[in-house]
Amino acid sequence: MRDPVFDWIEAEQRRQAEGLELIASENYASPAVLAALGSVLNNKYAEGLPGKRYYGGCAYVDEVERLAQERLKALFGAEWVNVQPHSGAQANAAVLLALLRPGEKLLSFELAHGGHLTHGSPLNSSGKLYAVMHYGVRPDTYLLDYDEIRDKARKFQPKVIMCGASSYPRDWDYATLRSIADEVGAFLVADIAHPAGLIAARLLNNPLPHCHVVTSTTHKTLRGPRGGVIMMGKDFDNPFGETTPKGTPKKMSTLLDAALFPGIQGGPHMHGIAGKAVAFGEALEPAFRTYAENVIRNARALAQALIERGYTVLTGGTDNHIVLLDLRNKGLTGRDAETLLEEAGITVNKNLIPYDPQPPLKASGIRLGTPALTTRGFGEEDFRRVAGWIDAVLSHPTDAEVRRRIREEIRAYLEAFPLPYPPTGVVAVG
Ligand code: DSN
Repeated sequence: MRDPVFDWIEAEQRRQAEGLELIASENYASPAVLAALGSVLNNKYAEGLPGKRYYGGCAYVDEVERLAQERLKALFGAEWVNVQPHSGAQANAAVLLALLRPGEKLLSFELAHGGHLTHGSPLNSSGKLYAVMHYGVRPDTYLLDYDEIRDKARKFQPKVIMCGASSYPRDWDYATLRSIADEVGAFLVADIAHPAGLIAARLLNNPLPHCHVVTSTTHKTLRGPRGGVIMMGKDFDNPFGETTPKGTPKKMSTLLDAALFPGIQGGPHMHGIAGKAVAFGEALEPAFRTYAENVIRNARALAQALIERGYTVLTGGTDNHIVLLDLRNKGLTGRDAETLLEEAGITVNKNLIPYDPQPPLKASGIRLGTPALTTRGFGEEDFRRVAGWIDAVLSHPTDAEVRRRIREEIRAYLEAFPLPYPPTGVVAVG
């Protein structure tokens, strides 16, 4: 008898095919990426690094990991990379473990203003292990205030400054942040999990030349398997006085590798690394740049269409793939909107807006993102239509018939934008 797990996978493939996917951190990985993930590489233990493993039988997975490393270096202009983090959270935990001792100071972007959980939230190990101060956005513009960051850095004297966000619709000024870090003698770490694909396509500022260390996930705008990476534009001698048995200073890369394994991880997921290698190869193709350009163009069209319909778009627009709506003038919480839209076949997430009077599980806003539907082939006109559907649902919150009608309309509309997956949702090796 077929395991019911496969029934649920089939149902999830239908959900993904028949609805509008607007969660900014999600995307549709290619069948080749999914095939690599579903491969026999799942079966292999390979603790260590290519050529230096603690297990036999690693010749082929070594080649796969080397390919992932070389492609990632080429994508971002990195001198050193580690492709083994199971996800962004592990990449960040390893970097902080390498750079900080418990109790040392971290200055990072406030979660409630759009930051990441793993950048010092009290709920995360980073907030429990290190002394954390946050910077936020200005209450009048919802934009980062680099003078405030400099003031806080001068007062707090952090050892690490982290930048990067999960819901900030604007680009980052890494050069200014590096000048702040240099002034106070801090390491600068960027987490580019969200905009990585747009940075790889050279459409947003590249942090690699400015930051000591850069982390990312691989499944958002980069459109790969779920996973993380750590990179450095340039390796450097570790400043902690750690030496090799020969007495020479260990490179920072050695400390980062060791912080990840055996610091916080065991065996790497070789099937995930294979998926990363495939995705990085795809991102190096010229077609990926066109995709990334469309992601940004579509986000701007979506923001503009929503503004024209009376919605409050935070910061007045977007530089990247994210559009943040403050729904207070519509009399709805983010939670209400998320539920109503889901009934109509539109998937979004409720999102705190900076200085939100609501708690996180209610929130005053929603976050929209264009990466997934752009992968399906949506253009600006399609996104203007998406804005119309969102508006129709949110303007008639008590009308279940509107939601039913729109759900059907979306399902029919999406038939012209098929996903490249079989109906079972299980991709065979190609
Ligand atoms: N959970 C992720 C997001 O949705 O943005 C953060 O990396």
